[in-house]
Amino acid sequence: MNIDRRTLLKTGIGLLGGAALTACTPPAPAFVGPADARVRAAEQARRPGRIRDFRLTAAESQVDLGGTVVRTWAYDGRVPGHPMRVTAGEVVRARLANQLGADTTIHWHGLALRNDADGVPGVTQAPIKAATEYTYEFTAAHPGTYWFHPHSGTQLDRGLYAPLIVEDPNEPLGYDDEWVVILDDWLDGVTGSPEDVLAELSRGMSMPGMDHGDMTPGPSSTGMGKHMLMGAMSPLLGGDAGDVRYPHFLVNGRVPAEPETFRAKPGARLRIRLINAGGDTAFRVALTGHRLTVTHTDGFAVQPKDVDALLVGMGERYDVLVTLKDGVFPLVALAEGKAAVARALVRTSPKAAAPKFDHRPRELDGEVVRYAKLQPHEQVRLPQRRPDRTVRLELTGTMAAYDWAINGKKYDPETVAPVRSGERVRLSFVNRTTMWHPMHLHGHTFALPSGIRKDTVIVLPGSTLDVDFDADNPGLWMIHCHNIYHAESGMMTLLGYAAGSQ
Ligand SMILES: [Cu+2]
Repeated sequence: MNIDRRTLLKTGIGLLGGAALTACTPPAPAFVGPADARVRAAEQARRPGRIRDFRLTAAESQVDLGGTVVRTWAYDGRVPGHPMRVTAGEVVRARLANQLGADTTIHWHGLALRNDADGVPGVTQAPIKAATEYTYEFTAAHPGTYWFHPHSGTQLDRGLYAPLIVEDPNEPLGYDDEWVVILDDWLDGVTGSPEDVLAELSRGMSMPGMDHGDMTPGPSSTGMGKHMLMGAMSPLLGGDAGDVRYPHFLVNGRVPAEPETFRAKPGARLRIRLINAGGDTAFRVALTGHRLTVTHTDGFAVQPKDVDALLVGMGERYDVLVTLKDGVFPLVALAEGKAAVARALVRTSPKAAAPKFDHRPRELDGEVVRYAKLQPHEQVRLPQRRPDRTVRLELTGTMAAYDWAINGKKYDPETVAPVRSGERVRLSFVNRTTMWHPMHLHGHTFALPSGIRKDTVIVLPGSTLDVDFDADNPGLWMIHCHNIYHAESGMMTLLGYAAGSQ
């Protein structure tokens, strides 16, 4: 996720800023770049409404995770950052002051927004330099549960994340209250930094040919460092669950021993918006003593479906409804394959005693939501159409070499898969690795074979998954694994609207 001058030139973004770049005359761009008139036209078609102003400061901060005090990077000194809330159709105007001492950007995860606000340095904008400010402005066209985070290096695995909730002015669901639950895996300022982790993982494994998963967990005498996790196995994820050892797992920035408590009356109907902001951890989530009614996947409505638990990969979101019983109920997020939990509490009785912090609700071992078992709400179902084009994306690489890539090629901003405006495009994810990958497409919400709409999807090891979308948002868009260490080691590529489109 780093700047590349060639892409800046190729897409004409050099004209937006950067003195060294504006001196050059860019060649005729092959793709619709972020500064293209077609990007502005697509934004106008969203009929931008009222402007809502936000200010954020990204800075190194001291943050209390519930008795564990860490120095980390955060928005406005909080983890998570203040939730942003707007109504669909409104314009988000967010001014970011960068006091990090490093370049940064903000990516607005899941939104079909104007390409020049997508926050990918070197692709949709120049990086925001230290001690400067930058203003994002975009229409939030679709209601739903979204979030934002940097798209620079491994900054996502510090404390730089927050929810972005786009409310529906004609909300069809009935509920008494809502609760945003954001999950995270945490090591920054405790066992090291995300940069340390990436450096260690990038060295690969010291015993060539050793397969991930054959060893018992724990640092060993083979030269492995303290961050690499071996033997994290999950049947739900098809094997190897993750690469990184985290000392803490958080719900809303709190460790399980000092959880956030959500208070309500018995019988209250609660909407929970679940977001996984983790770097390398899928969470299996359940509310003790309750079944959950799934209503949305990645912000888009599904036909209501009751389940015991949800598996949430990095970058994924689910909305659920639940009618609360009388008592105190841990909401538990099991770090899948990692034998540790994050949690919060739902309390509808002031007196009831909370179960111990390592309590594991039996719902976790019940029916877990499956993509194939969900049906889209009719209003979000894509019309039947044969794809005009298939973009084949082989997911490649191994833990031993730590060479995660797409089509065998580490991220190269010169490699852009072309699409044309108006096409129905199929992305065919072919997972050639022995690990699962949560694959994320920027700027669009695709349809799975079951028809449900998502922007981030778990692709299990050894499997193929086809997802379809309509090419209706011109620009240059990333497709990448939302495991931040896989993405940074190279499992990212670009999709571009051909400049000859329309
Ligand atoms: Cu991955």
